Formats: sequence, C-alpha cells, structure tokens
Amino acid sequence: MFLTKHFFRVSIVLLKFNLASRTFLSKAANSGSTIFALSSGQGKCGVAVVRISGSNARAALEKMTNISKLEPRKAYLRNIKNPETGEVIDQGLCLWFPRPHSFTGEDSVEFQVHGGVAILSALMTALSKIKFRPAVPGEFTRRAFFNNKLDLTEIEGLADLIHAETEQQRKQALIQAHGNLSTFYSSWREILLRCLAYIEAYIDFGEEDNIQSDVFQQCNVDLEYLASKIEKHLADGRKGEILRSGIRTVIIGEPNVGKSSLLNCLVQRNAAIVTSIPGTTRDVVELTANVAGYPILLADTAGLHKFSNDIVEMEGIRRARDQAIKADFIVLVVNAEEYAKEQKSFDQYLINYIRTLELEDLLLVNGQLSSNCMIVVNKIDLLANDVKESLKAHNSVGISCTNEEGFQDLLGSMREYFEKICGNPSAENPTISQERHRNHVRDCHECLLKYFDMISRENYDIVLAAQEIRKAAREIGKITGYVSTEEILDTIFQNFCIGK
Ligand SMILES: Nc1nc2c(ncn2[C@@H]2O[C@H](COP(=O)(O)OP(=O)(O)OP(=O)(O)O)[C@@H](O)[C@H]2O)c(=O)[nH]1
Ligand SMILES: [Mg+2]
Repeated sequence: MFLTKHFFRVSIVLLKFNLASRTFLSKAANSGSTIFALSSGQGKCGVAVVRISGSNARAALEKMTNISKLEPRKAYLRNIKNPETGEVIDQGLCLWFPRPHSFTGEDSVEFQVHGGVAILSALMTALSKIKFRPAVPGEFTRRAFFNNKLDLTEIEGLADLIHAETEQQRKQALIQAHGNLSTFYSSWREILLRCLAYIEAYIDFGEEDNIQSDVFQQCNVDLEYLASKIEKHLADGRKGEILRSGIRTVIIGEPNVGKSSLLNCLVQRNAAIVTSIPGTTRDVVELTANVAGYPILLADTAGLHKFSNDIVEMEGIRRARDQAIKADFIVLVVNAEEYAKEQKSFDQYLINYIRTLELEDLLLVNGQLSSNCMIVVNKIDLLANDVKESLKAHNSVGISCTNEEGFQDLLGSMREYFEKICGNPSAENPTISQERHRNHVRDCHECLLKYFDMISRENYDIVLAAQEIRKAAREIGKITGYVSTEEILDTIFQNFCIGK
C-alpha cells in the first residue's frame, strides 16, 4: 500500500516536470506557414533539391504534378507545372513525406529538378505565387526541433556534420547527430528529476505517510555518484572541443632547422617562405590543414634564439613563444646535421637544445618531455646511415623535407598524438564538444555541490536544498533543449544555411 501510494505521488511530481517542458515546446511551435527552399548547393548542377514543408505541401504537389494516388516516400517522375498557369517548369522527381515521418515532422515535399538557374527561379517564383514563404536559414531544422524530431545536441551535431572538414570531425558530428549526447545527458536529467521527485514526495508526504528516510539517503547516494560522473566528464582534457575546432599545432625550433619547409610539406604547397638565410620567418604563419584525418590549425614561427639586436626578430620570437604557450600540440624541430656534429647522445643533445632555447617550462614535465610535444629531426638526408639508424631508438621522428623521407612515420606518429589529444569519438564515451555544453555541465555540477553542502549543515532546510537539484536538472535540460530560450535557439540556428 505504502509503495503504491508512494509511487503514485512520485509519478505525479515527475509528470509535472515533463508537462512543463512539453508546454514550452508546443507554445513555441511554428506559425503554420508553408515554407520552401533550395536545399542543395547554390549554382549550376546536375540535380537540385527543393524542399517544401507545411500543411499545404501535399496540395501543392498534387496540383503541380497531377499525381492522383500519392504514396509516401515514393519517387514519381513527373512534369512539374506552375500551379497558376499550368506551364511545365521542368521534369523531375517528386516525393511526399507525410507528417510526422518527415525531417521537420510536418507534411513535406521534395522536388529533384535539373539544377539550372532559370528552372530554379521559375520553381521558386511559382511557389511564392501560391503564398508559400521562402525559408529563413535553419528554419526546417527549427521546425524539426519544435516538433520533437531532434533535440538541441542533435541539431548541433547536424550543423557540425555539415561543417565537418576532416574524417574525425565527421565521425564525432555523426555520432552526436544520431543522438548519443542526447541519450547521455537525458539519462543524467532523468536521475536528477527522479531524485527530485522522491525528495519532494519526502518533503510533502514524509511525516504524514511515514516515508522512510532511506529513500532520501538512496537519492543522495545516486546524486553523489552522478556528481562524480560529471566531474570525470568535465575533466576530459577538452578532447571533443579540440576535435571540433581544430588542434592548435605550433612548429618551433632554432632558425634554419626547416620549420617552414615542414609546414609546406604538411600542407602540400609553398605557403611559407623558405630560404637558406637564418631568420627568414619573422611572423607567425597560420594555416588550417587536415593531417591524418584530424583538423589542425598549423602555425609556423620565427626561429628561437636568445640574443638579437633586431627588434623585429625579437618580436617574432616573442610571438612564437606566445603561440607555443597557447598550443594544444607542439612540434619541436631539431636539425639532424647539428646533432651529428656534437659527440653527445641524442637525449643529452635534446635536453641541451631545449635548455638553450629556454623551453624547459613549456616542454618538460618532471624532466620528461611533455605528452603534447613531438620531436622531429629534420634534414636526415644529410646524415650517414649509421647515425640515421641510431636516431630510431629515440622518441623522435627523423624526416627530410627535401626528399620527404620519413613522412609516413611522421604522419603515423602525429595521428597517435592526435588520437590522445582528441580521443576516439567512435570508441569512447561522449566528450563535451562545445563550450555551451561545458558551461551547463559545470553549472549543474556546482548546483549539486551546493546541495551537498547545504544538507551537510545542521538544521538545514530541505526545501531550499531541493531547489539546487531542480536547478541542476534545468542546466542539463538547457543542453538538450528541454529548457530553452530564444537566445539559445538563435545562437544555434544562426550556424545553419537556408534549406536546412
Ligand atoms: N638538406 C636539407 N635541407 C633542408 C631540409 N629542410 C629544409 N632544408 C633547407 O634548410 C634551409 C632552411 O629551411 P627553412 O624551412 O626556411 O627553415 P626555418 O626553420 O623555417 O628557418 P627560419 O624561418 O629562418 O627560422 C633551406 O635552405 C631549406 O631548403 C632537409 O630536409 N634537408
Ligand atoms: Mg621559417
């Protein structure tokens, strides 16, 4: 009896939360106008896709094609006519997606026509004449959100997928667009709401119904476990965010060691000036590149050394150091010829090199090379074979920018570093991919800490403490869009193009 009653009350409290979010969604739902847009790329092309979404989409399709018995998701090859004049605009494929089984969740139509400027212009004009409205950027996706087809993390994943430039970015975005973050954060929100419901039931009915305090204690165990999971999630080394925005990679080293040559080899073009004169590169040269499937923001820098009377060179060196401090990954270039001249072990030479360039603070952790720094020994074409062999025993990669020797090893080694820096989106738990998510997760964690702090005090007020759990759930709800504001939505949808 106790359990049934208790379950009933907790269910009512849970329902209350879920109704609140649904009300928000339906209130904010779209205005009902039928919209259209070119969804494929701009410019002449073989096939262009025009999408229509809204309650009048089906009627328009029937009128423009004379299809009598329309079947969902079936491609019809038809003459597509201007609905007012009856003039044929083009012959193309026509598809109908009845709601709710469409991208937007509304009745939708797709025309696949020839991608010529005049055809598209005639089709768009015809659609405007029947009072359909051109969609604004992201409007199809916005409608999908309001019709509960996608949550905000899925939408952000979709935007990232469209913008992904490398294989690893594509993988991360695809997983997110398919809802893995959504499931992940929703499970946290469910725990918070369940605990909140139990605690509210305990507050409302505890004394009267003799609800056991162990219910409350069990909630605290669950919340503590969740807080520790959130802590781990926050301490992810920003893997997902780095993969999304690109690994800030800097090439540093003495003048004339071949830093600019290395940058040129990595991007496969003469982007930076290379000469035999030491001090050729003065400012930071920044480029984006795709290395081993990872996006990198690659910076070539001025050669480092201690003394110079040249103020331009000193400013270049200052900028090089500054760039290295901000980098996610550092490539330190060593000149193989210089190393071969000295009668030292490679490790001794390297430590000495790092000290001479005053890079200890940046590159060494407890006397060992930092995990985000890679040593590249360039100009190995100038080494005798036995010296070249001796280099292999060390934690470095020998290359020649002149004949591209060692480049496969270099790319393989870079891939290993990048995998550690960005993680493997296909194999690991989801990581935070956006600053927006990090802020809400951090705020959620802070609310939980505040809750534990409150209930650890004598004579604490449980009602006030429970507010912190409610706030924590709200923060997670903001990530997925259960709790949302126009401001959040505008920021997210501004990254979308027209037709998506
Ligand atoms: N033999 C040989 N020469 C190389 C190699 N890589 C670069 N060089 C030469 O080394 C010289 C310096 O190359 P850069 O790429 O300009 O060197 P850097 O480190 O950018 O030099 P600064 O901009 O002055 O700091 C040029 O004459 C290159 O042709 C290599 O692998 N082998
Ligand atoms: Mg240079």
